[in-house]
Amino acid sequence: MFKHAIVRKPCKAMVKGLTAAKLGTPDYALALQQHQDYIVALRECGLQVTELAPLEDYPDSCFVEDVALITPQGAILTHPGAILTHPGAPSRRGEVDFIEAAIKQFFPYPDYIDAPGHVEAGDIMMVGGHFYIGLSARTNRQGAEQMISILSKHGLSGSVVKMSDLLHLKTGLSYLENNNLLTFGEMHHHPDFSDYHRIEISAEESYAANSVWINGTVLVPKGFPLALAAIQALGYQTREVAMSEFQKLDGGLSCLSLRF
Ligand code: CIR
Repeated sequence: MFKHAIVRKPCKAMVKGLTAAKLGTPDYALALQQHQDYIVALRECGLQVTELAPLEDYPDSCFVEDVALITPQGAILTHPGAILTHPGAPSRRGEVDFIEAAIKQFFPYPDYIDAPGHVEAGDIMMVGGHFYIGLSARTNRQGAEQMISILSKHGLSGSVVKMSDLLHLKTGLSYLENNNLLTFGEMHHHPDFSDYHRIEISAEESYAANSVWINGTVLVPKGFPLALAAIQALGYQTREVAMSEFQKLDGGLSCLSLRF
């Protein structure tokens, strides 16, 4: 069960965020509205939400998932732990300093990823006590190895996933618990995930491959009816969240929060 979420309000400069999407410039007012509804959805799933102030110097800072990884109670842990990352995108590295205090309120002694290691936690998918770490343009092998050694120290485990096309691992994968895995593109037949029940999300609805399981409910981006029906057919309660303005920045549902 997740109890808390940390989010960061989008800043006005978000309209200049990193993107390869070619869907146009985000509408800031609509983004704020969508962000507020996202928070409502998290609360509906039973989470207590900590909302951090916008950071104008960091256009992508609302995508808090990338700058920290929060682990569950592990085999030898008495509390969940946190690892502050070192993003591969140079414009995002400074975001870490600004989330550190919020993380330390919950986890006073976080671990850190250091250069030359790079990690953005959008590349990390948690399945119980195991963490799959995608090697992307944002997460390199040194970063992944540092992460695996930190996880091992806490009685958890990690493995490296080779990938070629996706921005982040979770752009193309979402674990919905109960062995169910949403997949897109190169992840449909990726050998590392052959033991899972894979639900293939089509190219037309690829954005919905980033959906989020929270305490039995799956948050699904609004406007992807086939993906929604496929998730509902698995027996999950679902909650749609309009995400158009974040999609323009390549940001998915999972990226907008840290959940623990
Ligand atoms: C970026 O390119 O870094 C942001 N515009 C989007 C980050 C999305 N985060 C994620 O997939 N975890």
